[in-house]
Amino acid sequence: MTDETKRTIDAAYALSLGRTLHVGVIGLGQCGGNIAEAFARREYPALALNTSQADLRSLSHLSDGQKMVIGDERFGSGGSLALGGEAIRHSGEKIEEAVLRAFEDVELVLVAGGLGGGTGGNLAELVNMLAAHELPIVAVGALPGDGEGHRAKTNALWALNELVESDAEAILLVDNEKLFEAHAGATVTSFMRECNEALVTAFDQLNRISNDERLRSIRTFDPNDLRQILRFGGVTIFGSRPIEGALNRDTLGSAFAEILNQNELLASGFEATDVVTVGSVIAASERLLAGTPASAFEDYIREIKRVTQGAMHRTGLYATDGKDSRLYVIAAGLPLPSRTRALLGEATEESKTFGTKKQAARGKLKKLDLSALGMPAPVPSDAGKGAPPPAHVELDVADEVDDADVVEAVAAD
Ligand SMILES: Nc1nc2c(ncn2[C@@H]2O[C@H](COP(=O)(O)OP(=O)(O)OP(=O)(O)O)[C@@H](O)[C@H]2O)c(=O)[nH]1
Ligand SMILES: [Mg+2]
Repeated sequence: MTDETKRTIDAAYALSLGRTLHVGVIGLGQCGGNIAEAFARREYPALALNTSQADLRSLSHLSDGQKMVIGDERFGSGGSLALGGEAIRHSGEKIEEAVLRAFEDVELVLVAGGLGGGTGGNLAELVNMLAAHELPIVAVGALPGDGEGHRAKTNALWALNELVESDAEAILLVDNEKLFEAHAGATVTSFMRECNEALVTAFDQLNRISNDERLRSIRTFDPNDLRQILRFGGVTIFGSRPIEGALNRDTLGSAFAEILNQNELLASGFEATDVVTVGSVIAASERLLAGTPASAFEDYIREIKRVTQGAMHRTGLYATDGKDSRLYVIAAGLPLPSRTRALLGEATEESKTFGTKKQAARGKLKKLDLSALGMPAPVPSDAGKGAPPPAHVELDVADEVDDADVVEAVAAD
């Protein structure tokens, strides 16, 4: 039996939980760990990897067996991509063993991390390590919000470029700026948890549609449809919108456009023509469906064909026992969203400003003129020169890469 066949058979377990696909989640770094924990709350198998023991301790819903310190167990990475990457390689065997044990029966693994972090920014390295074991991996990267520092932004840009060339079967990009806006009212303690819940809820909804007992299938969205779209490749985006009023080409078409470009969770800014494959599921009340002509559904299919200029479209139509109607969409094969180009612009600007500030600060650090003391210097003025730098200088990762150079390199890529 091939690994692929075994995973498909084991998907029976997911069905018993009311889900379509049996998905496991690995979190890298603090953001990744939080996302993995949010999935674990919904009974998804999960594992959290971090360079920092302290970050792992805060994941109270995960057992000790679901948390692993990587690297030499002494430091976090402090925002350094180089140290984060070293930690993954240092603990490579331990990671592979734990992942293969924990996810033996899953058919898809989400590998999540904050791309702006020194640890989470190495998502591609972890993806490649695990993909070598024929695990089907979808990378889930969180992009920094506007207000975050240039270091997080430059890390995220490097991490993105690595992900584009990685062995991930697809890339999901969470846009923290949108989450910050949507959950601005949350408290300091509940904020990230709410943001991560939003992601898990949206994914879990998608993963339940074809197996939801409250839905009566008129046209089935097959588990294979979801599996194939999720694993299609490129950037993937998904979401749902309520449909107010009649079901027709206009209401459904504008809900489709909103999911693609006004997504409140995932990074967006795509042309409809960029969509290569798409899944649409309409779940509407029995009453609404009873008054909807069959042509409305066909009109919507024709509209998507028109706006995407020929994307492959898999569809589902369900009757619900409730009053509300909703359109669910998952679109794949996309390029990087325009949000990433905006991030590059912000990072370029902010790195320049920071470089100037750093230079100016160095110029301002001057010795005091002590001649008024009228004493000879107690220490020769060249004392200390040639001595090895103190330990903290070696660990000052802020200087390890010149940020402005980083941004220029990414821009030139
Ligand atoms: N969506 C989401 N983003 C988060 C969360 N926690 C942190 N982030 C974002 O993730 C990015 C990186 O932060 P961390 O996850 O703290 O970094 P790390 O991967 O632990 O890396 P180091 O601490 O530098 O070793 C930043 O852009 C944060 O805004 C979270 O729970 N959810
Ligand atoms: Mg951290």
